[in-house]
Amino acid sequence: MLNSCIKWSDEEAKLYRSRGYWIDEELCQILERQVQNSPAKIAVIDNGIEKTYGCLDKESTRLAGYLAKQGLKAGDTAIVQLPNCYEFYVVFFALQKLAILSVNALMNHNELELTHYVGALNPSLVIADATHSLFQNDSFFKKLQSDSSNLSHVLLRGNTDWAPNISKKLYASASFDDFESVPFRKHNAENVAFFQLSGGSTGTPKLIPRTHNDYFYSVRQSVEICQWNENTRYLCALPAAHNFPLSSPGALGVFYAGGTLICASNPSPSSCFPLISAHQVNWTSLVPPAVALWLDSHERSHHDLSSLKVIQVGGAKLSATLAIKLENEFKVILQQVFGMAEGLVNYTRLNDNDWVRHNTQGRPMSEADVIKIVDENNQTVSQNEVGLLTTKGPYTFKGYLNAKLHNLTAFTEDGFYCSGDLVKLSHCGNIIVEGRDKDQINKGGEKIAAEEVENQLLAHPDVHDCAVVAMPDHLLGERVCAFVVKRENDRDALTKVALNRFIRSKGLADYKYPDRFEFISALPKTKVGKVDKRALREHIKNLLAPIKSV
Ligand code: AMP
Ligand code: DBH
Repeated sequence: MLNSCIKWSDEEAKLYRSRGYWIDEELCQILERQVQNSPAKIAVIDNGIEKTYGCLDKESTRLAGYLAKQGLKAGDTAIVQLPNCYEFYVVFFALQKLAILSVNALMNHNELELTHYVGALNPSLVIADATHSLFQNDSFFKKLQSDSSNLSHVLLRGNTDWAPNISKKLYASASFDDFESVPFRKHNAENVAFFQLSGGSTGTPKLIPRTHNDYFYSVRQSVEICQWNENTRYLCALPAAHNFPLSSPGALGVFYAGGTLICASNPSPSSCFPLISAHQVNWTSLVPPAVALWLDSHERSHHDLSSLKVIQVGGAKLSATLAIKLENEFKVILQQVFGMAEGLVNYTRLNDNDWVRHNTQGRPMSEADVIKIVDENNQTVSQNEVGLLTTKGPYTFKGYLNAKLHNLTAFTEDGFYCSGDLVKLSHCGNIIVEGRDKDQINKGGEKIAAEEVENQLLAHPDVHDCAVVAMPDHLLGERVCAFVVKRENDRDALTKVALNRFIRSKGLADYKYPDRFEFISALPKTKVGKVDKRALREHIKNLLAPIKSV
């Protein structure tokens, strides 16, 4: 069932194999290679603790063995929600070894998001962090169990009195050596390895099936483009679950290249700068708001950051001004990365000229990526014109999980994924992101589907109608603005404070909360009767303009 959504044609599969893009290896073989090559090499440094490749392999095998003894088996599903830490990777490889299909939720995902993933995957297992407010006692887990016929196992990182602790399962009991002998079967690399999360533009978050063959290729090709090797020391400061720090080339790229990954809890200068100097970090990846914070802090910082060679920036558009400042201040090469959890990843190359590095979002990483920039009738636009980016290739997915209807519009008739990004090509063939034609807000790299927030607001009894749009923000690029039409008889009762309290009570991730509410008597409509979000964006931009110039 879970594999039924993948539909590369036989001809495509044949081509991708013959060209060596698909090598029919599973993601856990990324780790296996290093265990054979250099088991004593440090793979991960977390909070000063160094873990070798041998250790990562052994501990993920132990965990897999423990889970197998509990009755979990290939094809089962799991929800994982862990912070940036060594255990994230132990769990990732343990589940890969068992062929348990997981989705990695972000730490700031809340009740609504996790409940949705449970509904979508009917998991047997939840692995989470004991410090997360939802897992301080068993009540949320029990609620999840009541929504799911399979959910019987939970493991937590950290101590609680209600659930087993992952680390204890890994390190404490000698009897866990038993599990090292659990034989793991080889699985079909055309199958789903795990699900990535889409930023989405619809009412409910969508799950993206990523297969071993496609994801492994995207990691290998990223390593090649970025020229990573065993000397790579990568600081993972963005959320570990995100596609960017996981695969572009990210953590899996580090492990494939035999380098060392250093975990940072978040991308703030105070958490990253000491780690960079202590561990001689030479690569990292950031979103644009973090770049601004790094630039602000650099002058005052006493940390020696001279080991840094490359800073990747992606997730949202970086301004040329910040791009130039970043390179000058930190004496690094900037690599712009324009990617998507659905597949296609574009990189500026390390030897691209200044103009390309500062002003473009790169070009596809693979010669097999096909991109078409089209108008609303799916006709290719002429050179220099802005159009919608559509793409297909050996690592771009073929359809969201259980979303037949949505998939009809997410792909063109000729099978290209419609990214919803408005782009143009530079004179040298690089992509420049000009905007977006999807109902989404990109808050400094965190994507918010407007409809998801609107649905929550519409549940308020005094809200007649609403529309959520992006408003400009000098640090985050965009923030969330909700235009709300009150019910006729409740004109006075409904306040912004009440709406704020209401949305906070709904169990939505807090980065999705509207940053501003605007009451309006009616939503403007386009000629065809749709809500005119462009007019609303203009409206809030004009309202903000005087504030900006103060
Ligand atoms: P997601 O589908 O959640 O993985 O988000 C991918 C989307 O993030 C892309 O389709 C773009 O809209 C946006 N994005 C990612 N990287 C960049 C970038 N470097 N510049 C502009 N937008 C970006
Ligand atoms: O924003 C993204 O989703 C993204 C950005 C850079 C991504 O998925 C990636 C690189 O792989």
